[in-house]
Amino acid sequence: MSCKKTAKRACKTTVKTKAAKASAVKYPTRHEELIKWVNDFAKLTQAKNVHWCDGTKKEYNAICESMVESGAFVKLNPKKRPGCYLARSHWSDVARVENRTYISTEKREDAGPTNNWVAPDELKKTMTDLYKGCMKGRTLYVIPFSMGPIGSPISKIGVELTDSPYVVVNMIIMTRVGTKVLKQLGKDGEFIKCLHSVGAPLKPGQKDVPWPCAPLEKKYISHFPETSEIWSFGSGYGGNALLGKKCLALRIASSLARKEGWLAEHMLILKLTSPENKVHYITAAFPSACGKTNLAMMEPRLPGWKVETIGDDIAWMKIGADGRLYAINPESGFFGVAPGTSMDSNPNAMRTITKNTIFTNCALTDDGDIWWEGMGVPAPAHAIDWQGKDWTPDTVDKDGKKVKAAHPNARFTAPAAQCPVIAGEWEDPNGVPVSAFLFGGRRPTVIPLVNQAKDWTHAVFMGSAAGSETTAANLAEVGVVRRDPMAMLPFFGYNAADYMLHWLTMPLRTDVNKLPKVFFTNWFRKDEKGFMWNGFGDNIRVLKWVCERIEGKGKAVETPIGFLPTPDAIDMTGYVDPQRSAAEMKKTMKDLLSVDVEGWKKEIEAVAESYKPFGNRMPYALKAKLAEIKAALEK
Ligand code: O2Y
Ligand code: MN
Repeated sequence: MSCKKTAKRACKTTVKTKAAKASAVKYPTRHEELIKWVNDFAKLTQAKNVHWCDGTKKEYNAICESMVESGAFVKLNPKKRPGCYLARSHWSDVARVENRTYISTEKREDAGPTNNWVAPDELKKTMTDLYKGCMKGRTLYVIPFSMGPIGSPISKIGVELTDSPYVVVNMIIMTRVGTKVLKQLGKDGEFIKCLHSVGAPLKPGQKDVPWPCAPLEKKYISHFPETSEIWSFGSGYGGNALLGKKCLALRIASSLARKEGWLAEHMLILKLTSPENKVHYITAAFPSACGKTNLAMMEPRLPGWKVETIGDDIAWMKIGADGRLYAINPESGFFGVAPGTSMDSNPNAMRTITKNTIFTNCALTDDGDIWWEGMGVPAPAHAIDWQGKDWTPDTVDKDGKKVKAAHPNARFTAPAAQCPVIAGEWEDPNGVPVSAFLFGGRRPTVIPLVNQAKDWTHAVFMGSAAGSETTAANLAEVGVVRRDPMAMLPFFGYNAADYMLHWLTMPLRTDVNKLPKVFFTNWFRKDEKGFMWNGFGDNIRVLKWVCERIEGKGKAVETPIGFLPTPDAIDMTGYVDPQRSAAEMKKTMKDLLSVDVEGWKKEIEAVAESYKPFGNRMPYALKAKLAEIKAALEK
């Protein structure tokens, strides 16, 4: 997209690249290392202009409007969705690309067996060649951003250089961007260098396409944890391009967290208030697309209980002066999956996205609104689908299969501040003290509804064993458990075995009794009638038991796999499953809360198998815990 119009409206900080060489050019910072880095990249990429983002509403609006003019955005009906836009990506650029994502460390073993690896020199050479001239005809945007509230002792500053205006406006929602960040950085502050290009230079006079990107074989999402750098090329989508999110806040941050003694986790953060006004902060790590956003914004189905949101995807946690673990949400927005989000599954997300939201790959209705499968409202008689084609509920592909109007990974990008249940303290620079960690996954068999770890090593073991059964949407073999330790498999910034060791060392940093209590949850057990547990707002019943356990109450039985609630320990007042009578539900609860010994023996074997690629690097303590549980199951 040309920045001509943007430049006229709001780009006071846009400079012609040649002019940028002149000493008269004014920069919005006196940080010489930053200025040199920007100018060097502008020269390498041959960007037409350089625009330093100030993060103002005026700038955001001007870029959005210029994208409407270029055809990259559709403005939605302001009466239905004020301040909202729809983007449609290229059909090939619709999700994170794990097979093009690299952790580039000097030694291959430091990246570990779960990450793609190329040595830094080789990868940087390949990518420097790709970056040469890649921004011809485009504007290079400089995005100074803070992950976490500006000035928080837990926050980190990054600067993303990108030629994608889509990335700029999404980053403005998802992070704290602009002049205030440069001010915090001062003239010699540390920042994480993030390079990004869509990899589609424009020839003179060439008309741009709505979603420029490079073919898959040229896409690279590269991380250099030893120098804290991110280099991304060829994709404009989500986690590949909004570099503050998965690349910085998980992959690079997990590596920094190990060096600095804290935790960077793929976890939601929620505030739970009981009818007695007792507050607990709980974080939860579930694999992607297991309902983290839904849990973070849940409407509890038990009277008097309240859930408020601190974050829906990532938690950064440091030990505070009192020895407890304090969490911040490093983000300031939600990049949520749209399909399946409805007034039933997540009413607070639906309320959050009524305005000032960017939708990507959703369907456009004839009255200028958006729609997706599982929105909970009837399908429109006609719409424009995510590929820009006419769509009706009867549209089928060449094989006669129904065509979806929205892409299954269609997204909304919305400011967290708009969430009606955002907690008052969500931006507290000191973070919130965490009482409990939940791990979980999509496990139709064996794994109980909830299970409490017996000790810290057991807690880390539970995290290491997390995973989800694949569904048709995963494109993999259906019904196979994909291990996703700590829900971090795609996001480890270093060897996952070393990550387990880092977790195991947390009790060396503080009193273990001050660390959060740890639980494994599973909302997805199935029997012949379907799901055995309602999930959604009924998950409050499990959270209530978690609170009781934190407070040293809550009835439980010790089993080989952990502390399980007694069958009557979960408050089922008012619980309704239309498929099951109260008596049937009692039996279902018994099944949900008992140990399937034969199933667990197989589970233990499968976890042992998942440790094998790590060899001796996998901590002995976890192998010993595995052996201990196995022996207890044999008794
Ligand atoms: O497909 C993408 O690029 C988005 S991935 C994502 C976005 C928001 C929250 N979580 C995730 C994830 O994959 O865990
Ligand atoms: Mn996520």
